[in-house]
Amino acid sequence: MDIECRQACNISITSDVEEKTKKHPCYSADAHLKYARMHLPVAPACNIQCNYCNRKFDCVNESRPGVTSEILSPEDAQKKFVWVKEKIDKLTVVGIAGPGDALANWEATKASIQLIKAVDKDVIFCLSTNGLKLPEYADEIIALGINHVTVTCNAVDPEIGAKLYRYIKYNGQTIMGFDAASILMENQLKGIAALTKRNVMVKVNMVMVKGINDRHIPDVVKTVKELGVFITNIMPLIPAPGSSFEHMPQTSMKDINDLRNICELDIKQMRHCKQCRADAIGLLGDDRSQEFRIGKMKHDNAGLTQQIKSLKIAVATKHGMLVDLHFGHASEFKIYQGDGRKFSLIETRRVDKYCLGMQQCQSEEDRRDAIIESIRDCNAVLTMRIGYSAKERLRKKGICSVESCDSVENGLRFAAETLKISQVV
Ligand code: CLF
Ligand code: SF4
Repeated sequence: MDIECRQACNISITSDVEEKTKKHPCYSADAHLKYARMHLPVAPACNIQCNYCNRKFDCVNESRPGVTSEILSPEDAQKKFVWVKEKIDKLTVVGIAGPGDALANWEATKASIQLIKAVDKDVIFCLSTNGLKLPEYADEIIALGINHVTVTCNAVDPEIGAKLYRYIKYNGQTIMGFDAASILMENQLKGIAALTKRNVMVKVNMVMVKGINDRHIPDVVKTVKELGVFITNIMPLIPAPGSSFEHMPQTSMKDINDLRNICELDIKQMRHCKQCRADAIGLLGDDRSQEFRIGKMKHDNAGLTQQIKSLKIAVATKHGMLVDLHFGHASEFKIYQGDGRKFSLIETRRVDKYCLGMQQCQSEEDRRDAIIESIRDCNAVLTMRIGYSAKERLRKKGICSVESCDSVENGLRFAAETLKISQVV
């Protein structure tokens, strides 16, 4: 948003905050290849239920559905910050993005920020929230010196919102349907206005759900533009297993980009979002969170990665981008080899080669055995889901099974980490 527009909207952003924004990897496309951010997973609870969210996963308003991040106390968050800051150059931003809602866990969020401010006065703080509690905490957010806040607003029409949210928990009550959506939206818009008027750069995230809010998103964009929002980030629905929308199709990036092109006529669009984990660390495109698990902090085992000479991991993936197949549905596996941090694709293995002919390989059990046979030289198999019995059979063959709904790259690191923790390698 340019200066004239800001004046018209009564927006007040100081040059100091504009300078900080240039070093914020999410708010500035130019910054994302250069500056790193670190998320502190100090906020496990949530006060609403989005229909696309399963609370076993990180908050989907900010993240791709993936295994829930480990939770830190504010004290551990401070220690982890100091540890990571020593190892990562150009760490400019500390964000709180779940795994639940930053404001539904306000005491832990606030304490973590205060503790980090005590050891680093220059770091930029960033919050992500569903906005239900924004009017209540806007003053405290501003008093803490937080200049970057993301609010997820999927709708501004409660009829549409009621299709996206199952309930909200508000003032000790559980409220459902239209009433819930009305309160949530009113608070989101009120909260955004309170922030943009007082030196906070607000980004609005939207999850595009085809058939529900896709045609409505341009109205959301126009509404938040009027409130002085800096940038909007339209994200695809990636259905989380176990959520109400688990069977809805994933929104394609073509649909997302078409909508971004329309909305760009109104407001700047974020196009480099990685829908990162609630404990993501590093450059947006190079998540290093697995290197910095809290359990490893005391004895910083950087050398451990080097001890792992070679891991072979079989991945159930449709196109090599996401871990998006159930173990039993995979007709082939991509086999990756690497040292725990960097992996290369070495081959694609078809499962049917391991069936003992159509006659003998027809039952579910035969097929499962064929799959296991096809990956018996691997240390681990990485799938979106796997049944108990297949897991057990793999375990008996010394193959670790790891579930993830993340990118292949992040999933491989997570699998390597799981292998280390299980002392398999
Ligand atoms: Fe984190 Fe979010 Fe702050 Fe960035 S992430 S709290 S604004 S520091 Fe960035 Fe990650 Fe996309 Fe979020 S790439 S998911 S937009
Ligand atoms: Fe899940 Fe985030 Fe929605 Fe809460 S706000 S229900 S954590 S997606």
